[in-house]
Formats: sequence, C-alpha cells, structure tokens
Amino acid sequence: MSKNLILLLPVLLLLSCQQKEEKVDRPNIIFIMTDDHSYQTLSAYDKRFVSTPNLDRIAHEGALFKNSFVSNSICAPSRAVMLTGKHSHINGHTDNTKTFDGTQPTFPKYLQKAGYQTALFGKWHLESLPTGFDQFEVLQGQGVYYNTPFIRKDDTIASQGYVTDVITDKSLDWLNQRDTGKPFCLLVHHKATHRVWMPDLKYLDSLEDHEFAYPETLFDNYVGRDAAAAQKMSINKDMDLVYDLKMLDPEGEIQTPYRSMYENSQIDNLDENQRKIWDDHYNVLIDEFKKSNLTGADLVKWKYQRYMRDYIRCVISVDDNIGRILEYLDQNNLADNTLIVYTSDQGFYMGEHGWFDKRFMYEESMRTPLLMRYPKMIQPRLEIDELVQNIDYAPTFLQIAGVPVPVDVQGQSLVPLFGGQKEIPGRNGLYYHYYEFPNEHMVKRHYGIRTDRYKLIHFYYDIDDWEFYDLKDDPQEMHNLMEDSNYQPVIDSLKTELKN
Ligand code: SGN
Ligand code: CA
Repeated sequence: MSKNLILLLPVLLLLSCQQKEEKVDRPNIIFIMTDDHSYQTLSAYDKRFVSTPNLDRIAHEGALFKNSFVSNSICAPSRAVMLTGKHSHINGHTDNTKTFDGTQPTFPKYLQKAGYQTALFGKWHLESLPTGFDQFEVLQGQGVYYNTPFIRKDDTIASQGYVTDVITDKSLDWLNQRDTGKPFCLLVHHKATHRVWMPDLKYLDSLEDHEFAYPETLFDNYVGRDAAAAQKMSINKDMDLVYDLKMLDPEGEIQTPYRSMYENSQIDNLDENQRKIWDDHYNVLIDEFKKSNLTGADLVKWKYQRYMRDYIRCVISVDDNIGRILEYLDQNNLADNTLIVYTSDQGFYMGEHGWFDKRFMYEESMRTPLLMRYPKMIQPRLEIDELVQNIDYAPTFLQIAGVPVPVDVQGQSLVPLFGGQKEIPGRNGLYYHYYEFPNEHMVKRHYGIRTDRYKLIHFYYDIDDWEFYDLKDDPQEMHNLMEDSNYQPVIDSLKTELKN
C-alpha cells in the first residue's frame, strides 16, 4: 500500500461510515391501506359506530387529515393513482378491468433506486405483477378472508388463518429479516373491509345485540338526482341475503342471485373446524330471520344491522393488527424514525342514501381516511383541514425520503402542511373522474370538481346530467341546486375551473 493511501485510510473510513449513517437515518415508511374502510367507522373521525383505539393512536401521535379524498373511488384505479401520483387518465388505469402498466415510474421504484428496501404484502389488484418491490406476496385479485393464497415472484403459496392477521404476520416477518443497515418502505395492504365482510371467528359473537344508529338518508328517494336513482348498490334491492348477509339456510329456501357464489367462492375456503364455528353462529341467526318474516322498511333495517355488524367486526380486526405493528415499532425502537401512514383505497357507504359500495363522487365515497405519524416532522394531534387527495401520497413519501419529486407527478407533497402551511399552492379544488360504466352497481360515468364548499358533477355517457351541491348547507347532498339562479355565478366559475 502506498504511503499516501495509508495516510488517506482514516479519512476514507470516516467518509464511508458517515455515508452509511446518513442512509440509516433516512426515515422508514410503512404505508398501511385497507380496502373500503369508511371514515365513518374510524373513531378518530366519527365515534358513532365503533372504537378503533390503535388507529386513533396514529392520529393522536400524528396528523389527522380532515379533508382527505380520492380522485376515482374504485380500488385498482385508486391504487394506481397512489403509486404514480398521477390521475387515472395519465397513469392509464381508469377502471378495475384494466391491467396496470408496471413499466411506468412509481414511488416504490424511486425509493428502491435511492437505496430503500421495498416490500408489499396483501391486496394489489392491478393484474400485472408488482414492480418496484424487493419482495411481495399479494392476493389473487380480491383474495378471500380465510386461508387465502398469495402470489409471489415465482410461485403461489397457501396460507392458513384470517387474512388480516396473515397479512400482518407476513409484514412483521419481513421487518424481522430485513437488512437493518438500510431504510425500508413497507406496504401493508389489507383485504378487509371489502365485501363480503367476513369477520374473524373470534369476533362472531361480538356486537350481536348492538343496534347501530340509522343514517338519516337510509330511505333516500333520489329526487332531482337521476344518476343516484339508477345505481344498483342499495341495501334494500341489491344487498344479497345470502352472499352479503350470510343467510345460507340449510333447507335451501332462501334462494338469491348470489347464493351459489357465497357457497362456492367464499365459505368453501374455510376448513372443517372454521366452518363448524361459522355455521354454529349463523344458523341461529338464519332461524330467527326466517321466523321473523320481515318485509318493507323493517327488512331494510334488519339488513342494515346485519351488514353493520359484520363490517364493524372486520374493522376491529384491522385495528387490532394495526396495534401489532405499532407495538413492533415501539419494541424495536423504530417509532421515531418511521413515517406510518393509514388510509383506505376509498370511502364507503354505511347505509347513507340507502347504499353500500362506493364509486360516486358524493362525500361518503370520495372521502377516505388519512392518518400519518412521523414524530420528527409531525407534532401530535395535528389536524389538517386542507383538501388533500391520493395523488399527493407519492410526492409526500419521496420528499420525506429525500428523493426529488419528478416534475410530471401531479400530486403535491403534504410535508409543508406539517409545518403549518395553510394552503397547497395552486389548488382551488379537487378533480374527480369515475369511468367504470356499465358495470357492477351501475354507477354512471361522471367527473367533477370539489372545493372546500361546493361540488359540481357531470354524469355522462348514456346520460347528460349536472348536479351542484352547497356542502355548507347540504352536507348530505340531497338538494341538487343546478337550476337555482342564486348559484349560477358560482356554477359558471366552477365549470371554468373544471375545464382547466
Ligand atoms: C367486487 C364486488 C363489488 C365491488 C367491486 C369493486 N363484488 O366486484 O361489490 O364494488 O369488487 O371493489 S363481489 O361480488 O365480488 O363482492 S373494489 O374495492 O375492488 O374496487
Ligand atoms: Ca376498494
């Protein structure tokens, strides 16, 4: 070794240590997403239906986004928007029937390139295999609640147990075996709380006698809203007694359109022991239901209660499993240097307007929960009022990781809001566009704009209807004011903004 090199060695060693340390100091990211989890059933937002102490903990130790929205309220498109930071018409994934173009840039790819370890466990739903992940195990399409298979890079493997637990187990196992010398980005993407809302066996008996409050609009008649009247997602008409509400009577007297789908693609996945516990629980309810001979409004109310019980039980399992992840971070001294994000791929109707499902630009489905904890940047109990959208997640993650945000990303980093900035530059409203018609639930194609006070929607394709709501006076969007002369100047300016 030359004398010069020997002299340089300590300096080189110091430099390499500094570089290593700098990398380790970069924040980790855990991005948890559920499927169809409504903000109405997350107690940091709404305490009427359920208590979610672990999710609330993220909000209390971090930020609660009070006006968080999606740009296209349906699963795969929402996920494509989050990955790319671009609207559906730019990333190409406009509806659930498409195959995601995995060659395009996404935030996991940028992070991977910057030296992050990246992994994904759970729902994916984008048809093409995930790209940008060192490791992934994803559900086949929607997956199933019990003993669901997982697709890996080269094979498909079986699993045993309740899907929300299994996805968390896989995520924690990955955290345990990761390279601790590098920062990580972990996506934990749950199947719950998607239809058909199958609870964990241990929660089957909970809430059985609980009566949930009825939404004021459960018996909406859709006056002045033809597109709303045309949907097929009503608790009354479309919620299936067997498939959705588990009334699979052994006598076969309850024949419904989805009965065989429930038998052949949902509960057939339970093993013998699981199935016995399942049947012992539901058979009692089936007997009671058959004896009750409910009709009309009483039947709708009964369906609503049954739906809510199973849905909420799925929420409770999610909350339990979020608790496991928070505990892991505490125990492994990772809580301070990890951004933990909780969201859902869209909102959901808990009986509002008489519905389940999503898709519409109305509040319950355009909104989605969004919580973030990162103690180094976010003060506890921060409430953020600004309008944010799922296009903003990718640039936020990149900025926190110190990776430059590419200019073609349409969303904006939310980091300035943590420091008290009260606006997102250039954002006068949110653009929304839903494309999947004709298809299941028959929600018409529509696009629109939502500002902090108003919402303008245009339903198109086989219909040409405009709707306009003043959310301050009519938060439930029952009064379409499109023809109200007092609002014409506002409507005109919103049309211009929408075009822009
Ligand atoms: C399935 C559900 C629908 C749901 C879509 C989209 N039907 O098709 O009720 O709207 O998924 O959901 S089911 O009979 O298969 O349960 S999404 O969250 O994946 O977009
Ligand atoms: Ca969804």
